[in-house]
Amino acid sequence: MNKGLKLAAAVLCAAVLGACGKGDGGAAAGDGAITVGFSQVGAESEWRTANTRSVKEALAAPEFNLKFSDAQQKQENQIKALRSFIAQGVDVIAFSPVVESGWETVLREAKAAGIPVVLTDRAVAVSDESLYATFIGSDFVEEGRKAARWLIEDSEGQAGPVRVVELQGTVGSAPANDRMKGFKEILGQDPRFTIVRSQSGDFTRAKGKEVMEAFLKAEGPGGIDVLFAHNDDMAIGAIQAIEAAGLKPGEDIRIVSIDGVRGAFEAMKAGKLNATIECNPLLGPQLADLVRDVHAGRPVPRRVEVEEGVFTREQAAAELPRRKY
Ligand code: GZL
Repeated sequence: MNKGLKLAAAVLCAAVLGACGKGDGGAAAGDGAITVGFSQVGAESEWRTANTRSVKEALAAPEFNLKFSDAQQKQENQIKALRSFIAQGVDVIAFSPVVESGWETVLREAKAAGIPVVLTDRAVAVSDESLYATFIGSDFVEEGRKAARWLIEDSEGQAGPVRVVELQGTVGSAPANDRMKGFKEILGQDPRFTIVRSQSGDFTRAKGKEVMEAFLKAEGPGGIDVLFAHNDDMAIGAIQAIEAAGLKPGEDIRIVSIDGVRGAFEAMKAGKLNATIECNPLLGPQLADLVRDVHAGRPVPRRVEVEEGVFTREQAAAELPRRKY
């Protein structure tokens, strides 16, 4: 790349990322370190905060030079960041795609530039699987199945009908699509259950509260038996709405959600949340291993999944001190 292009790339980088050069706490660029461009979804939830902390801690090691970008949950910001990483000639790109579609073009640009891509947390829907080297994250469909299995088990002896409302994650995102798919696959096997309303709360507490208020208004008191929330943050927001409506969360309306963040364990300990399905955000160390292998040209698995459990309010008090996020 000639001097003029290098200068242009540096200016572009500064404009898009606001802080180039040394990156986020890693070693200085050009010292043999692996330069990694990481585009994060945003800072929308407790889960994301823990995930960002894990990635930054793992890639702060001297062997890495991390360039980190927060997309504020906007795909256009992620695409800009990926293009900036390509212009800077980073060694590896890693990112958590905010939604599943719309990545073919920029991933082809990365491939043309010879920059391998590691997907973390969320997946992309592309026709050409060679556009990324590997994926590390959770099985979101299984997380949805686990939530439904817990609900069926917790409803043993109940005749029904059991009216369920669903707070979905970000529209078009892999976790929202797959958690809904898994939940419906299992719940659909039991005729007692009906999902009476579904709407996106965008994985945030504020939107979760707002949508739950609308559900309560539409269904009226006693019209909702269960809330399934695609993440704990929306469930915590919904708990505020349920209490404001004079109802007891965890009792009048049972709640099952996903992530297993500290806030969920505190809500379960208070009896306001019934169960959370763990979705492990602490992917940093495994991501660092994959980046090393991909950079060195060593073979890597196409998909690396993390182990996750199911936690109920009966276990919350004992488990809370052990939680790492
Ligand atoms: C799941 C992750 C989701 C979490 C939400 O791996 O992508 O995004 O469930 C987060 O809390 O916002």
